[in-house]
Amino acid sequence: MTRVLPDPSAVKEELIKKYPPKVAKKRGKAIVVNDPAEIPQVQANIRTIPGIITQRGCSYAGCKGVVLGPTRDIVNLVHGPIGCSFYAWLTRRNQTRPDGPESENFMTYCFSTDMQEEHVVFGGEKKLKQAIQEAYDLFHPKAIGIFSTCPVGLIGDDVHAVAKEMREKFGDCNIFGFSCEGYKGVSQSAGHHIANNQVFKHVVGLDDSDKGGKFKINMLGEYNIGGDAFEIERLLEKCGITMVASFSGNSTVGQFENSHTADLNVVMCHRSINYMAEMMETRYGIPWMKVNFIGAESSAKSLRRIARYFEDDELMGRVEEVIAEEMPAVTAVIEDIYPKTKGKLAMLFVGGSRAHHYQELFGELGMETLSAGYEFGHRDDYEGRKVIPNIKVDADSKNIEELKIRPDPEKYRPRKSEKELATMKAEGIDISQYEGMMPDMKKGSLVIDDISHYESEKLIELYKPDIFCAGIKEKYVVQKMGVPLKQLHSYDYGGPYAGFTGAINFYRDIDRMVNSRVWKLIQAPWEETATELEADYVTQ
Ligand code: CFM
Repeated sequence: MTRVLPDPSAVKEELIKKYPPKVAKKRGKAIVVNDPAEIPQVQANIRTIPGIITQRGCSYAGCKGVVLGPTRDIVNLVHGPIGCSFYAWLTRRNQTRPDGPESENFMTYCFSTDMQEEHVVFGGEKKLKQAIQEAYDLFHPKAIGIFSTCPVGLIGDDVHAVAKEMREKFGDCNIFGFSCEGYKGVSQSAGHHIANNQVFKHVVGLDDSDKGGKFKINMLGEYNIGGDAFEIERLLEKCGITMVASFSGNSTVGQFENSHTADLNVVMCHRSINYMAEMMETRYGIPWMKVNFIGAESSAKSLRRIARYFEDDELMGRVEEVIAEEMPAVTAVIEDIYPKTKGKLAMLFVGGSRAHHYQELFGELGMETLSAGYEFGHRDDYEGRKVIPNIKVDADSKNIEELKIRPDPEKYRPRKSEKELATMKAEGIDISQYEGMMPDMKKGSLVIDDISHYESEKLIELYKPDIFCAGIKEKYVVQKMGVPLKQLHSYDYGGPYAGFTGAINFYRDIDRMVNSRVWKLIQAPWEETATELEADYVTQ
């Protein structure tokens, strides 16, 4: 039986109807009815309207937590009050696998300057230097990253000068700072860009040694949540593809230093790392291509695309063998689960790439994505990179440094000729391209950027989806409404979900969630009381 779904345009009106006119107008531009044949423009990467409960995080989160967090041998020192560190301590479930018991792994530590009122008033640089000294004396790390929290920018501590001074003092420890104060930009997206810039400036290209391998790639924008990177590494190894560096799941600083020796950059999460891909292409001549290891079919497709890039018959053959070995287990589970999940409805509101990637996995289960959106994606993540020249650069984006990169006089080496790249493009192997989420979504699906708490509640009321995907802040409110919520940031307690083994894990977890009858028995506390809770505007 197919459910009759409400008209998406009417749903859109319903979502914004309660807002004051100016707010409704603004939110209206971020909520669009999709048409894959004629992609509509969506408003994205602009400030959240004050008073609206957003899902977004801050710039510091995007820089320290997201991009640099998964690198195990950099001491990540947070310059700021202790809370900024404590609440960023291992909550992302990014895993790592040190080479042995003696190998450095600082990820389990929480490093902070523990800024107090005294430092806010009189300056915190002295305290920062002491903390760097202490970390150096205790651990002798290869690198220390300093992350600025909001007060650092407000009082004007110069973390970059301190980094330079201490780097020169020690001589054997790479120290660099990040001006990733929480208020920079409009979301964690700004922090990604800041992280990319500084890693590129201070780390990439320092080690020219050839570590061997015939087909050398870097994996960009994969962060090893719930062990995803382990599964991808297993597949690449099985195919005979060498991963020089990962940015940054299960990575080391040594990998970053050597990453310019790879011959291809593959990009998983376009939003968080496309800057690195572009800068490496300009300086070193390494092309990049978008891949997706979420979903069995996409994983197979991604492996084939990598093999095609290297134009090697043996590699292409090996990739086909690996796919043929991995697929039967996947198909068996799909056959078992599909009849139970087919036709169920999903909604995904996550970050800047997963709301797109995970639609693949739901598709493999015969489930439809009714509505999806990013917290902090840009228009190119929705509509494709072709819109980049038309994106209006506002004051918030202007605050984030855009590095001017030129080809390296010695190390620039184009891996493919213009002609070779053009041939690949003609074959559908898009180089330097990302088509975005909207072309993959059905006509009439609702695309919503930076969805508010109120809008998600309304959406659930109107569509009654079988599963809602978001994060911990949304989880329990949604579940109290009788709809299971799958956390697509931390994977709840599960994972890996990448690659073939990951797909199987995902199918099973989703089957358990959408087919459990417990959700129908739930009555939210606010439904038990007769009086409806209504918030109102405070007017004086
Ligand atoms: Fe990229 Fe990410 Fe994501 Fe992201 Fe994130 Fe994350 Fe995410 Mo949470 S880098 S944009 S800033 S895929 S932490 S691993 S799950 S919001 S969709």
